[in-house]
Amino acid sequence: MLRVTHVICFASLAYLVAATGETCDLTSTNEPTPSCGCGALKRKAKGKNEQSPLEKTVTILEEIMSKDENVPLFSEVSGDDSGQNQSELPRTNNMVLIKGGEFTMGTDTPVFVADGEGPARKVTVNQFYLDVHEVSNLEFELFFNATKYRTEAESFGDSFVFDPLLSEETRKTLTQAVAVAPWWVPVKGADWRHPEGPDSNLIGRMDHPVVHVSWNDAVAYCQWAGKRLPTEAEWEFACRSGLHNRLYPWGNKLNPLEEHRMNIWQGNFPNEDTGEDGFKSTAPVTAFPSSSFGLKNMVGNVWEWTADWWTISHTGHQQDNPVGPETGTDKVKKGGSYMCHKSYCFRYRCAARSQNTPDSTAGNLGFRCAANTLPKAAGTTLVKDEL
Ligand SMILES: *[C@@H]1O[C@H](CO)[C@@H](O)[C@H](O)[C@H]1NC(C)=O
Ligand SMILES: *[C@@H]1O[C@H](CO)[C@@H](O)[C@H](O)[C@H]1NC(C)=O
Ligand SMILES: [Ca+2]
Ligand SMILES: [Ca+2]
Repeated sequence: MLRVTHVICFASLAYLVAATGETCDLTSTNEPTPSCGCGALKRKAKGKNEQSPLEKTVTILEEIMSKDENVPLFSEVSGDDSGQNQSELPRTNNMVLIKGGEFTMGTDTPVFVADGEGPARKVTVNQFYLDVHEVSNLEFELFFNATKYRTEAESFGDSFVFDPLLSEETRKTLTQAVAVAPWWVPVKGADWRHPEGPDSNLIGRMDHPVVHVSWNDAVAYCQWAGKRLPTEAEWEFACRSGLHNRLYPWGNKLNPLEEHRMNIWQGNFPNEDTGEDGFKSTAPVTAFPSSSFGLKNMVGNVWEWTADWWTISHTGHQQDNPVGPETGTDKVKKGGSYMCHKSYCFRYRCAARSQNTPDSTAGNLGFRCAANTLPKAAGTTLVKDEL
């Protein structure tokens, strides 16, 4: 069996001493990785000879594609009411055209300097398509059904779960807790189908975002769908909805007109989430109003993987379609999650960012896909009108 080591860094928790978490089965690292209480959860690199889940998937996908031209791609299944419905839930694979342009990426008034939120810099992105929604459990199950893809959390046999969401049964089986962040626990048998461990399931949550998916899993899914992950610049451009120097996709007010616009944490973290925004834990990917770009839940609900490697040093010069560093150890994630609260993780802002290793998985981390052109089989009916 592969020995998995988790390293957790919590350097920038506002009210905690910067430190690394260590448990009986976890090792700490000395690098004070700027992180988020929402979890910079890492796995150690795998043995050299082992084929990564991504490599395995690529092989599987190639096999399937070569044998069967009728592999149901997203688009062929959805938008077609004449056939049998796969589910009573509506498909949520729509994409919206994001017209490119120049915008100001990052900020000169960073909340977390260590995250590399600054400097504010001029960036141009070409037009692209972006999923309206975070990828849902239903969409991920279609991928699984077509490919039998095995996620990294399933291969490793565990994933990080937010402790208050665990059942008493599962909690009893825990042998590990993270010293400085006891709300994150590695749970055996936690994966996308079992978000809170083996005794949990997806009933009633097929329209919620898929979680416990690694960056590698996200890449495999997007590839299957004829898409790709957005770059950080694309993601942030889309998040900002054409507004200049604003915190959120709709402006600077947290709750304009006293209405909640995203799924974050209300109450005292980590003791009580009042769920005032309507949701404790994840919300359906269709919840909350769309941004003026037609996008949902860019901020809040779950963190979203982007294509870029992580760095905190950015050039202040104008850049065209930046794709981040050529290599790295961590990938950039954007948008914050249902666990974010201003007191310790004010990262549900377009400029905010955090990072995880590409094989990390947790219960508050998902993704959505982008594409240069609509996936081949996707009819225009799948796409919202240009806004
Ligand atoms: C995936 O396959 C299973 C077993 O055939 C089926 O019950 C389920 O509805 C399928 N899921 C989707 C989203 O089509
Ligand atoms: C499929 O489900 C949609 C709602 O998502 C419904 O409008 C449609 O009539 C259903 N089609 C069939 C064939 O049952
Ligand atoms: Ca909430
Ligand atoms: Ca999100």
